[in-house]
Amino acid sequence: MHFPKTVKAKFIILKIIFFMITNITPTKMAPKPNTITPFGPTEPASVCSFHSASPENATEVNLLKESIAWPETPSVPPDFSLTDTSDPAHSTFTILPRRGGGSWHVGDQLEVLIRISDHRGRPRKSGGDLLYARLQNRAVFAGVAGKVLDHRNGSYTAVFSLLWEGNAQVEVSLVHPSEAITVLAKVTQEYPDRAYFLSVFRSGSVTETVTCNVCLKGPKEKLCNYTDLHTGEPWFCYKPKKLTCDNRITHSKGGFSFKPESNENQLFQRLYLPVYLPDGTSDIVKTKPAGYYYQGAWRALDGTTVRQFNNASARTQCLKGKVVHLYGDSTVRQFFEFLTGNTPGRHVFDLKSPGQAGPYMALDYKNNILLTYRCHGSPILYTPMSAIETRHIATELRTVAGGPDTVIVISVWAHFTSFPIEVYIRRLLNIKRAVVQLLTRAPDTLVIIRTSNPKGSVLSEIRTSSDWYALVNVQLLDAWEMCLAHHLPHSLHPQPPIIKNMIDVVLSHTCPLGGKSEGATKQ
Ligand SMILES: *[C@@H]1O[C@H](CO)[C@@H](O)[C@H](O)[C@H]1NC(C)=O
Ligand SMILES: *[C@@H]1O[C@H](CO)[C@@H](O)[C@H](O)[C@H]1NC(C)=O
Ligand SMILES: *[C@@H]1O[C@H](CO)[C@@H](O)[C@H](O)[C@H]1NC(C)=O
Ligand SMILES: CC(=O)N[C@H]1CO[C@H](CO)[C@@H](O)[C@@H]1O
Repeated sequence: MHFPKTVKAKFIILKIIFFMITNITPTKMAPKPNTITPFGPTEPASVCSFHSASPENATEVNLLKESIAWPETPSVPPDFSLTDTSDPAHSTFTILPRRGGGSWHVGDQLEVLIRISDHRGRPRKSGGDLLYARLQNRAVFAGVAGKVLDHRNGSYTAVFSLLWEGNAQVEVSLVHPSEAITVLAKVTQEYPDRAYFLSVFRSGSVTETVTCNVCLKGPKEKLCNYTDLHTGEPWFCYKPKKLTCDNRITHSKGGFSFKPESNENQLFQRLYLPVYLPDGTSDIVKTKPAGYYYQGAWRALDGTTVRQFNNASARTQCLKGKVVHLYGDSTVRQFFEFLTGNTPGRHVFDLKSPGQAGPYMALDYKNNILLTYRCHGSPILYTPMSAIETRHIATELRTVAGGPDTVIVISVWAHFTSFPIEVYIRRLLNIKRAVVQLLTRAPDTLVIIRTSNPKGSVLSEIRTSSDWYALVNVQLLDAWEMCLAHHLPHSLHPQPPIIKNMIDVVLSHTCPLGGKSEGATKQ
């Protein structure tokens, strides 16, 4: 898709700043089960670490960490005052004149200078605020995400690609003031285990419940070590008193054992880690969005023609003869739900799986379609599930033969946001390795990685600020931009119109125009 630079576009740009600061509900201190063996201060601190990466992978881990490094943010002393922090009501932005003068054309880059001030209207002198920016035209259901560059002096530049003719409206939102980022970083540093998990152990009539996590404090003798032998992904539970490590039956979320400092609460709308935006040093920056909405439909800018699969029979035609494996968190489970809902002939096979966790399976005998969903391995914050179903995606991929009729969609992010970034990077490295192996033995396999979406996580910028997946022949489904560019509110679970667009992208890769399986439109 290309846009001739000479096309005349009339842009009337409105200035709007909108706010997303609302009060948070602080996470309550949840009671931990009393069966945990407490550890005294004399005992060795820990035999494991949340931050460890194997030495041979340290370089890759460090590169990824550098690529998402966040500018320095102000310290937050106990007596800090909210009035000194960034305030959207006192902040402004200005649309900069077109480089070279003249009127705006489709294909131009639009730059917006943002000045952030505090609650008393004093300009801020440092950067690190978390800002989102997008261009919208509600009349034609158009939208595109902008890129925000931090000048580290209280001013920011948002850069947008102008991709449609007509009006566009700039929207900038302050998601977190920089002090909130300081607190978030401190919280993750000090409470890497604030999300905790439970396992029920059972043998005969004896039942015990213990706490489990990626890493636990305590000496080796007091832990059950469930570290995955194949991937090296760590997992530990406290050893039950009467039972053995082999008696583990279930896995479930425990909760969050963390009480924020009450005066720090006011800084947040929610306790999610921010997305790290690349820092802006170069003068002329270009934004290369993954795509944009026009008339409510996503148009990819990577050369993929996104087709519209507007009804169940069009989607079924595309999926005829295919095996589709969906792996990951609930944001990819939404795809399973979308593809099985209101679809005649698609039967969800009752595997007696627990509500959220799955695994799920759906069959369409007539059209020879198999759809599966399986959650990723621990840490996974779901309702109780069988411990043996907490299998790693990397391990599962080893059981997939692959081939031209196999479609794999992977989404891993939401359950990692409370952990140090190393935990997430290690998981991605393991999955990447397994994907490379799969594509080596079956290069025709279609592998699609669904990125995180705003509701905020660290994780999305890993794909944009590094060419991390570029070495692997996978397709990226840029859920981040697909949500940011859409006018619907951000949500952990994007709403149906956004899911429909995501499914259109998945099916457009599955059944490309001119490909073998054309879907309903050519039947
Ligand atoms: C846990 O098991 C893994 C794999 O067997 C091993 O490499 C690791 O050292 C063990 N960790 C502890 C703390 O026992
Ligand atoms: C902030 O930094 C940018 C980029 O270096 C510069 O253009 C701008 O004038 C600075 N603004 C202030 C208020 O110092
Ligand atoms: C479904 O969509 C296809 C392609 O857009 C169209 O040709 C077909 O008539 C539609 N079928 C129904 C039942 O609406
Ligand atoms: C322990 C571990 O994950 N090691 C991996 C580090 O990365 C190399 C290749 O990049 C792999 O071959 C190792 O298995």
